Amino acid sequence: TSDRTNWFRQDRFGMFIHFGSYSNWEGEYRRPDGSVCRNAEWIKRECGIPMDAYEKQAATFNPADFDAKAVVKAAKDAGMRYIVITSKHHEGYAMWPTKVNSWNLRDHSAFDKNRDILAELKQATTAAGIKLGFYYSIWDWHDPDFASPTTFPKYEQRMYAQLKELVDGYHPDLLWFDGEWSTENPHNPWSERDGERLESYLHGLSPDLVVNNRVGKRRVVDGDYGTPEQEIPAAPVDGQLWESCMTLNDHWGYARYDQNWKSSTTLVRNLLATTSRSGNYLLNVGPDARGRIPQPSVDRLRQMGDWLRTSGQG
Ligand code: JFZ
Repeated sequence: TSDRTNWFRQDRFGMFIHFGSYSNWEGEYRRPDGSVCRNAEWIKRECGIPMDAYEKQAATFNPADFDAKAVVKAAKDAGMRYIVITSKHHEGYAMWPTKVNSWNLRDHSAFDKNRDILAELKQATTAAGIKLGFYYSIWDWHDPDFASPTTFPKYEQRMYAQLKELVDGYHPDLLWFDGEWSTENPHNPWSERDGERLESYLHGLSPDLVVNNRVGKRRVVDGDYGTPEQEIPAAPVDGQLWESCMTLNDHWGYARYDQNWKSSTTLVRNLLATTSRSGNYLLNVGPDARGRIPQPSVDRLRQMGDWLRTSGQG
């Protein structure tokens, strides 16, 4: 319904957060032969890290400096009104204490077992009066049942169970799907019916959930809004809500060597170009291994907010 998307239509500007066990690599993998391979949230695949080495690294992940209040403050300072964080990226690692498996931030990390960063973010966003959404990858590199047609239904059941945990446990305002385009998916391509079924399941759990179109085949009828990536479409589909996501530098996840920050002038220009065409702008930050948003990101978000406030649009 259009009621469901009222806040989304009005809020316009959000923070994307790419944060996972990949963040613990900080963008670099040193191979056994000494050569270095660079990537961010795709580091496992792109650098060919064996699963045992990847799991070993995740076991040392300790984002003790993650500070939900500071994250929300950085978002609010920028003029952002919602946050979308990766609850599970393609690596399959859950950033909440899921009961579905032990590949998660509580059971497979060096992080405080009493903390739950999604719960902390929920509390901080609610207190600040802004919305919270979760990115969830349909594609899963860790679950052995994902890539085989005979076992895929078992994976799908676990995916449904995890999504129920997220919706019932954290009451997100939005779900941001991705990975439906995986060429490894035995439902290749992820079918229109797979998407419809998932979408109606979610709305059965919570009718107010806003869902992006990557839940299905990115048709206009899939989900509540379209998701062009790193671009501002010249001619968006008439009447369809859309949201353009972009990075502050050249990576989604943290990469310590990437200092190619966009200027706040460019960022404000992108925000205005998007919102003037009735789109939403979802601007990404990648916290480091300790869970801190890089200072150059915080600075730019602050400058955007300063511009918005001084020009009376804040
Ligand atoms: C996906 C992820 O693979 C990536 O790591 C990041 O999370 C990004 C926001 O989403 O990347 C995509 C998704 C869709 C397209 C390209 C990259 N696409 O439609 O061309």
